[in-house]
Amino acid sequence: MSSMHQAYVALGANLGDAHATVRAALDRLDHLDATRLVAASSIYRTAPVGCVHQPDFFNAVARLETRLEPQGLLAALLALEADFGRTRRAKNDPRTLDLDLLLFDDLTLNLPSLTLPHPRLHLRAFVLVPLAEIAPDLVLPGRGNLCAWLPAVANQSVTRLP
Ligand code: PH2
Ligand code: MG
Ligand code: MG
Repeated sequence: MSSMHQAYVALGANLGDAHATVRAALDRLDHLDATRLVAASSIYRTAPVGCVHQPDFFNAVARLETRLEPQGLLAALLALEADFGRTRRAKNDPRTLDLDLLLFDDLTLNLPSLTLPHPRLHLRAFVLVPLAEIAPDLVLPGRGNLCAWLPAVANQSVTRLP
């Protein structure tokens, strides 16, 4: 039997009822093949980073246990995005749902389709803050303690929702 892995996934949405979408998507992650949701952060309202003149985002982070391999999990995440009506016209268009694989065990990977850890996760408060909520002691492969990256993103607006 294939072994159990731990993965972290970032959820983001800023089109349609984005708050409801993130809530619903967290639930759907628990139903992916060979996968269960073991922790979910609060949902945060966040100012867009790297794309101005867009609605605010709703963001969260989930920890999964999965027997899928990284590429299988990525395919399942992309299929779930499509289920929520995700289209890809231009890079960084507003989106109904974005699911980014952040970390997979302590794996470092550089493939055209998948880079692990996610190459920008340590630069984004909308990922770091929810990740620190559910995994404060996390060490990022090649980048040290997660919490050490928080001060550098303190200028990015993220608000935890009740
Ligand atoms: N996702 C991006 C680019 N910018 N900004 C916020 N606040 N939240 C996101 O999820 C986000 C972003 C690319 O995927
Ligand atoms: Mg993204
Ligand atoms: Mg994405």
